Amino acid sequence: MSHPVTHPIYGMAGPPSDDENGQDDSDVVVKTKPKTKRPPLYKVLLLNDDYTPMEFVVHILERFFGMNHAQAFEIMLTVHKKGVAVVGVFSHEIAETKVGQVMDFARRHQHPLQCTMEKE
Ligand code: TYC
Repeated sequence: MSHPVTHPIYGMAGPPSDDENGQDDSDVVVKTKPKTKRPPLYKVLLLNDDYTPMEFVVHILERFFGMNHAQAFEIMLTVHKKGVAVVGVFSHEIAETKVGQVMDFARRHQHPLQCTMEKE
């Protein structure tokens, strides 16, 4: 009955094998990219409709998006004329919160205002 023979230094694997260039690869360093991916951002969009009062939209932009009255009025007019505008860019969680706040506030005041989010 035979038994396995172990190499006195390298053990069962034996010495490191040479690569295609006859080089021992035991000191090859493989670099890995330190990838720190930034989280995706989301645009919050306000949509036009024919019924929500202009001043109500201005109020929403001031209250939930920290705009001054002039900025808020300008963005409101952009939505009114173009149909839609980006009112802010946020992380997924903050964007969801803003959309929820706007939709809830509009519903409570019985206005059909729509607010959505999309990945940037
Ligand atoms: N179009 C509305 C009006 O004429 C005003 C409005 C502006 C409504 C922006 C929604 O997101 C909106 N009363």
